[in-house]
Amino acid sequence: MADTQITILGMSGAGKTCYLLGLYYKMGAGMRGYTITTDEDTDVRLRDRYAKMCDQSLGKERFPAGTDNISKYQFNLQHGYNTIMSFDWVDYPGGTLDRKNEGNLEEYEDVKKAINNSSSLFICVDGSLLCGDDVDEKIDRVKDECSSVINTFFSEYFESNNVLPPTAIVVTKYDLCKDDTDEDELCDIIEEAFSPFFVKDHNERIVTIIPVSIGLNIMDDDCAGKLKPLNIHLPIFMGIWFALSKRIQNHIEGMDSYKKKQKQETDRARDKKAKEENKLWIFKSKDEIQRLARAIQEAEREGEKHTKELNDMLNVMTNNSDKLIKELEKIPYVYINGERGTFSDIIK
Ligand SMILES: Nc1nc2c(ncn2[C@@H]2O[C@H](COP(=O)(O)OP(=O)(O)OP(=O)(O)O)[C@@H](O)[C@H]2O)c(=O)[nH]1
Ligand SMILES: [Mg+2]
Repeated sequence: MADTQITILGMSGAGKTCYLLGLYYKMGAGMRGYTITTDEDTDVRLRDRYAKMCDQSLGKERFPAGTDNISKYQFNLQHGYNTIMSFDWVDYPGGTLDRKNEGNLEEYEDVKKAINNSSSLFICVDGSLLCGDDVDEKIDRVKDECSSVINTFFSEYFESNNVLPPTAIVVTKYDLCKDDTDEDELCDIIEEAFSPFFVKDHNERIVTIIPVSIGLNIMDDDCAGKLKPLNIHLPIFMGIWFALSKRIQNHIEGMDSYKKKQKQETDRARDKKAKEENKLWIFKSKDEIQRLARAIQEAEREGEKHTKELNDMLNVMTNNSDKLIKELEKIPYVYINGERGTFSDIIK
């Protein structure tokens, strides 16, 4: 099992598999020192699949067929070949989400489990729903085709975790609608279609809106455009950053309790030594005093060594987190408890 799980929720045809292949294509090659890696077999399979998507001569055939069963992947996000964090990802048929009774129940339960275990969730909104110029119609389409089904999963997540996960609303195929829906309108539509995410109350809600595309001109000339993913790494960086922050918090708590325990143990040994030293000379054992002195010294040395190791680990994690924040500052639409802000506001 990986360090964390990230799951994308999206209906059939919304672009989940293309997102995964685009992500691996872009991040497999590396970007500003970051790479995404996986095991050898998966690497070969994913490379074959994105090579087909790169083939500009295949027309519509270059795109993957609809997913017909669930596949699980484990990836590592690395910087300079050092792993920042590993994450599990599932790719599943979008139909699973709204066909729970007639479809494969086991598959549905598997996807639901992945969702409830995720540290961050992505909602995949098909950008083709945002084509045209009637805003109300676009809102209705997103509600009918996406929000209505996806809401159920968030309400179940909230029930089992008592918090809402950091959520990225990923607008796929943004190339198709960018001329009809500018960025302000995009935010208005998403805020209305996913209104529970933008409520201002005491529950923590962190939501971003990230338009992505696997290639701005990919559909031009009979789908002969170039595969050139746009923004595809940002949701993943966001998910990893939140999981890393949680890990840092747990690590600091672990360090505090280790220090406390360590102090208690050496205090106890010191008390024992003092007691031995205060005994009447006929009962006092020099050997025992020396043994206790050695034990105290050894415990202190061990404590310092382990504290240094823990500090080094903390520094590595904090460093990685600071680096990711620099990338995340590029996400323009961040909402903290319903208010527009930036990633730096989350840290505050
Ligand atoms: N123009 C454009 N089309 C895209 C983009 N991403 C995906 N598509 C198109 O959308 C189709 C469906 O994408 P998939 O990734 O297969 O959708 P899915 O969510 O995996 O669908 P299921 O497997 O059925 O759940 C693809 O065959 C492409 O034609 C994009 O960024 N831009
Ligand atoms: Mg698919």
